[in-house]
Amino acid sequence: MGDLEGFRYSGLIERYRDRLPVDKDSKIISLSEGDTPLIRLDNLMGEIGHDIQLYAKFEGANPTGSFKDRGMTMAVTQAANEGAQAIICASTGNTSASAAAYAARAGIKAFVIIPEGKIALGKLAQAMIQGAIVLQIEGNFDDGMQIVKDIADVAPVKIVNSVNPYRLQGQKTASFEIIDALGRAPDYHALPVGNAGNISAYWAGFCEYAAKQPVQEYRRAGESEPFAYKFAPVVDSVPVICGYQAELANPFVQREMIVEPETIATAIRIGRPQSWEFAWAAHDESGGWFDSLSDHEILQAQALLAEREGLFCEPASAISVGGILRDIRRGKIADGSVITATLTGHGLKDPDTAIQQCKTSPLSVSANVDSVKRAILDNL
Ligand code: AN7
Repeated sequence: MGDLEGFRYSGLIERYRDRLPVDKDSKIISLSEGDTPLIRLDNLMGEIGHDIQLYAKFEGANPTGSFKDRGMTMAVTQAANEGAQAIICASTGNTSASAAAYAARAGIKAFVIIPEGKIALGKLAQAMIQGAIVLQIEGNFDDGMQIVKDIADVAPVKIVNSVNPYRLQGQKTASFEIIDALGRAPDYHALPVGNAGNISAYWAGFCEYAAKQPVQEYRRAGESEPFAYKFAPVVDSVPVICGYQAELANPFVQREMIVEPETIATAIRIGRPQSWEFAWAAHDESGGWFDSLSDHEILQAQALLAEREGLFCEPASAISVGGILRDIRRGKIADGSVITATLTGHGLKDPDTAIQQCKTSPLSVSANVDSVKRAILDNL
C-alpha cells in the first residue's frame, strides 16, 4: 500500500526543497520537524505599553523539543545518503537529543559527547532512550567540540555539529516560516547565542528571502556545497539581529573567547563559538547588537513567559524575550516595530530548574470537596 495522499505536513525539506541542497533522489530522514507556531505576545506587550508587536517562534514544538531538529533533518539526510554508519556531535544537550532521534530514524549510530553533570536531565533521557552512545567528559562543551573536530579524521563518523554546513541550511528555514507567517520580514529578530550556528542560519534565511547575498565569508566558509541559489525576492527587507548571551558565557559581548563559561542556562554554556565569523557578519550586516543577561534575568524571563503567556521554554530560550523586553524598555526599539524572538527549546527539557524557581509548591489538601473548596476560596 502506498502513502496516503492528504494534506499531512511532512517536514521542512519537503516544504522548502527548492531552497535546500538536497539531491532529488535522496531518501529524506524526517520527523515532520518545522512548521512551528508563531505566537503573538500581547499580554507582555500590553504591560510594557509600547505600540510594538512581539511574536515568539516556539521551537519547543519541534519533535525533539528544540530547533536543532531543523538542522538535523538536513545533516542526517545527507550523512545517511552518503552511506555514513555513524554520526557524532558535542552537545550541551539539545543537539545530542536531536542527533539521537534522527540517527534512530536513519538506522545509524549516534555518538554524543556531553559535559558531565552539566546537561538538563530531559535531554540526557532523550539521547539515551533513542539509543545514542553517550560519552560524558570532564570538560565543557568547547572541549567536546575540539575532540569532535579532531576525531572525524581518525574514526568513521560524520560530524553533525553546526560546523556541518547542512545544519545551518536546515535551520535557515525558521526565517522562511516567520516571513511566510507574517507576510513580511520582522523589523527585529531576537535570539539566544551559544555556539552561534542559529544566528548565522537565521541571517542566511532572512537574506535569502530578501534575495540579498549573505556576506562573502559566509559563502566561502560554507564551502562544501554550492549554496548560491537565485530566487526572486519574497520580501524587500531584512531584520536587525539581536543576539543575547548569558553574562558569564558572553564571548560576543566580550569580543573574545571565554575559557570557563558558566550559566544556569546550560544550553548556552559555551565560551568558544564555532560560527564566530558568521555571527559577526549577521551583527554587522544587519546593524544589530549582542548583549548579555544575568542568570537572574534569564530565570525572570522564563517565569514571565510561563505566567503571562502560558509559554514554557527552557532558560536559554527565555533570554531572547528577556533581552528584547529590556531593550524595548531602554528605548532602543522604535514604536510601530514588529519583533520576532525565537524560543529555541521546550521548558520540559529542564524541569529541575523550573521547579526550583517556583515561588509556590503544591498545596496539600484533604481528599474531599470541603478542603478543595477552602483552597479555592483562599487563593482566588
Ligand atoms: C535551547 O545542543 O549548542 O547559538 O549542543 O540548546 O546555535 O548554538 C545548543 C544550543 C539556544 C544556542 N537555545 O544556539 C547543543 C547546543 C537552546 C540551545 C542554543 C542552544 P546556537
